[in-house]
Amino acid sequence: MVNVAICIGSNSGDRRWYINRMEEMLKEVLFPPVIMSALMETEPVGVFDEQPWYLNRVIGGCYDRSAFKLLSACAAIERSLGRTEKGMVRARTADIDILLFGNETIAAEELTIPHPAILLRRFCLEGLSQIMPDAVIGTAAGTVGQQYAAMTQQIRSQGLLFPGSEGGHSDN
Ligand code: PH2
Ligand code: MG
Ligand code: MG
Repeated sequence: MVNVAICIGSNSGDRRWYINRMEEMLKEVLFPPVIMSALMETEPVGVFDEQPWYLNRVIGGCYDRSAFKLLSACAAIERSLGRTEKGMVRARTADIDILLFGNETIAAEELTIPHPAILLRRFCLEGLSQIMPDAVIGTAAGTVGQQYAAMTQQIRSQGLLFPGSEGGHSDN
């Protein structure tokens, strides 16, 4: 059994509904304890067109099969929620990215672990720091908590709100 960290996101359609469905379906795939970061509303990062902000959450849990099996399970959930977009470019109803898979390092065409963008995305570091501050991201120096504290000003400036506390962007 390994500890895994997964980031879910949605920036198209009824984002909250998609987030809830992804959470429910991932609870069927993962073994407890399943832990969740706060829900975050986040500025799109690394996209090239005008897109709505995302809802994102980082989820931790245990898993008993290979990282590739987990990837297939995540892709099946995305498809079942109407995800047709591929790659980073377009807004999507359901996005499930594996961030960490135990201490494994994987560099395959279809899967890179740790997720290569963790250190470039404030919401990934924010969510990970909430649920597993002591994890280590591949060969990065120090723990998630230390990486979070060491975020550059550029990454810190990426838009991130906690909906409910500050209003946030409305759907539609
Ligand atoms: N996912 C992407 C590209 N950019 N930006 C935010 N804020 N949240 C995401 O989940 C996200 C993104 C592609 O996987
Ligand atoms: Mg993503
Ligand atoms: Mg993805």
